[in-house]
Amino acid sequence: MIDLRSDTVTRPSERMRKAMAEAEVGDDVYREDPTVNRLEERAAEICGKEAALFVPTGTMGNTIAIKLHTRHGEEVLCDSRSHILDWELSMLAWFSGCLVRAVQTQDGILTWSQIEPALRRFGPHNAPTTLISLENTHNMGGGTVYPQTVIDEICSETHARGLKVHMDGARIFNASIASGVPVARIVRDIDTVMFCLSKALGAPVGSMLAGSIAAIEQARLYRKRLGGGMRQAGILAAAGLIALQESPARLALDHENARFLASELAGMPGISIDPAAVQTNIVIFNVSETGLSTAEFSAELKHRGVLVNGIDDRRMRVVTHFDVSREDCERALQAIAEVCANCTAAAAQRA
Ligand code: TLP
Repeated sequence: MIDLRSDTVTRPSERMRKAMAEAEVGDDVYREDPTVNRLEERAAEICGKEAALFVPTGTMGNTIAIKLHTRHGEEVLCDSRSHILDWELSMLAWFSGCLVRAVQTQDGILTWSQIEPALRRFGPHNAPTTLISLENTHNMGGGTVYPQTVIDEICSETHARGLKVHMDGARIFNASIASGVPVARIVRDIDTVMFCLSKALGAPVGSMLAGSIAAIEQARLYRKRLGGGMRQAGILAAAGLIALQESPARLALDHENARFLASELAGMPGISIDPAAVQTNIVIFNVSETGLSTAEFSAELKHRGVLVNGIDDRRMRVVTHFDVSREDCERALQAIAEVCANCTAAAAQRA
């Protein structure tokens, strides 16, 4: 099976497995796990922040960050297709008691001129906006990258109003490799950033939340409340350290493979895609003109050994990652071409 459903599906490398087996561990709730401590120090350093916290998932990292920056009954502003809004089971409402103020964008990238008119100020009828959340890269926007000038403007305007900015940087290393901007510079003015070890970086489990010492001390308590005090988590952190050391340099390959897939898909009957829109490891394309629903398209591909998910009833998402080679991409394209050709033949027969 060639699994293009997500970069969450990667399996740990031999080096990761070895490091996990040999990891020095202790009880992390007592902060006595040396491997977790090293990972947290390294993540803080990479992000240029005072401190970082190892959390089991990206969802938990985002949940804690939103809780840190808000109080019940406030609003969090984000793009209308954000992961925190669409894919985290309304955790933001459940745990933090907030509403989302969703702003529609072309490709997931918010600008200050879109944010400013949507901000709500406290008043007799309005709950205030207290947090802006930026997703970088933007998953459902197609792996799009925030331009640095846009982030900088959002941060300075937001902070001037006493509000906070969180970055859901699940794939921030993809953003960094694509833009050539170091992670620490991307998040220089961001209050908290979450990034995932378990996505494009290829570790089996874990995400990091980075920010000020005060924020991360508080975050540690929320993590415990959420059941995320993981004890001898050095076993997992060991793989995370390898991921931070080795994986960023490999991401350019995933981006090349994604561009290759997009340019080949663009020539297939029934598929619509703008290959120029592909910036990182995510490719979104529309299959509605094949006459198949995305569920049917997925099923046809599965028969042919390729796993791809739909993100709605018209569009599919392909994600490249460590466990997908150029040959795998070629085989996946063959399978997609076959499905498209069958649809064209069936349509010709009907006509
Ligand atoms: N994304 C997953 C699915 O949940 C959609 C995927 O396959 O892409 N932020 C962003 C931008 C994400 O893409 C994800 C996971 C998360 C947060 C949550 O991370 P986890 O799955 O570790 O909770």
